[in-house]
Amino acid sequence: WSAGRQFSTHTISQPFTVPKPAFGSKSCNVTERILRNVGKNLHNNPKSPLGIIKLRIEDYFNRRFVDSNGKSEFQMFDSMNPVVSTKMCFDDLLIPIDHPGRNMTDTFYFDEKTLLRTHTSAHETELMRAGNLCFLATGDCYRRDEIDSRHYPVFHQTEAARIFKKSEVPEDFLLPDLKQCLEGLVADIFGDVETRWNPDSFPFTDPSLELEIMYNGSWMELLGCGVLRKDVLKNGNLHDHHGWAFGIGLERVAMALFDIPDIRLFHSSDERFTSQFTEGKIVKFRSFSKFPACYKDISFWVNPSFHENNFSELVRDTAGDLVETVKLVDEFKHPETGQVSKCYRINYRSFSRVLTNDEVDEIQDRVRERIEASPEMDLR
Ligand code: FA5
Ligand code: MG
Repeated sequence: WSAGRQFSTHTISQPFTVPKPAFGSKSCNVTERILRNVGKNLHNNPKSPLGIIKLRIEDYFNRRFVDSNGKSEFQMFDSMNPVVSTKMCFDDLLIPIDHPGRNMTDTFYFDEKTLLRTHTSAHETELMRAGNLCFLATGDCYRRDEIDSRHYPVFHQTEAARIFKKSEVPEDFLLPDLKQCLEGLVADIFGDVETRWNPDSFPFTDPSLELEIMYNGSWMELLGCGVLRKDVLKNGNLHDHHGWAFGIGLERVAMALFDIPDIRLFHSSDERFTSQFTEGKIVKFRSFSKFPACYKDISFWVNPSFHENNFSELVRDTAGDLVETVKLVDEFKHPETGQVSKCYRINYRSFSRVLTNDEVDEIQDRVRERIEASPEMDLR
């Protein structure tokens, strides 16, 4: 594959600035720890697994979509500001005001109108308005989420859109073209792998689909896609046009392709991890021996405004990458007061050393203090 590379990528870089968050204000839930990821641009390091996957996807598009002059039809973007407006991330994409993805429990906000993008679709209408019809846009995305080996508050997506003048292709060309493009991409990256299409639903596409691959005996979702709604194109100042789009998760692809067992590893600067990857090469990751885990349970009463993502984020913000999983292990409702109690098991583990019981206790104490200070939770 690397030898067959025919095109340089036309990456358009844009320097960007990050606003100063109003920490402590009601409409701000970004944390210093989350902001440390902004500007890391792991996807732009050609020696990192995410960078290798990004280049591989770009290369596929450069080879597949060539105009009559032999030039790639696609424009590549990979340095767009992850700080976006609610208009870019939601309104322009017809995402309704009451959609759960807009909630502060799910999304990191600087203020009511400014947030860390939750998907690279946030750049679709902006790129259309700038005159792009065929483009890829890769970047870091941020979501408040559960904590386990496949979820991390930062992950990366590559967005793609292919848009035509209506006079160029009929409407019924679009969906088969999208599916063929993606089946071709998966075959190019994974070789012979079992895939399946499921119906999905996004406010900005119709019809909408997700694509899964069989990986280690179970189905794993790789991407969401669909035919762009007319009103999205209109928001991108494209009137007599139609087209398709998709968004693929780079960590998911990389975990399957390189056999990377834990999503935290992408953020590790441990040489035993980073030294295993070479530009343009797919090699199986050799796991280094695991240090023992240490778990602690914690029980608290919750009030109705409690959201599990808030607790997960509190633990992540306190323990950083030393937290491996957070799992609900027990839950009950007090028969008289109706109060709900939850017990979570927090699993701590370091990739590089044995954690002492004392240091884990110290982290756990800080978690307890922050629960105490939170209006949503009451320690038992
Ligand atoms: C979206 O984000 C849509 N914007 C995709 C899209 C684009 C649809 C264009 C239609 C047109 P979804 O939330 O399903 O969809 O995420 C897409 C992919 O991103 C997932 O399939 C997964 O591979 C990856 N992804 C999503 N959340 C996470 C996460 N927390 N950690 C790792 N990867 C994730
Ligand atoms: Mg999905």
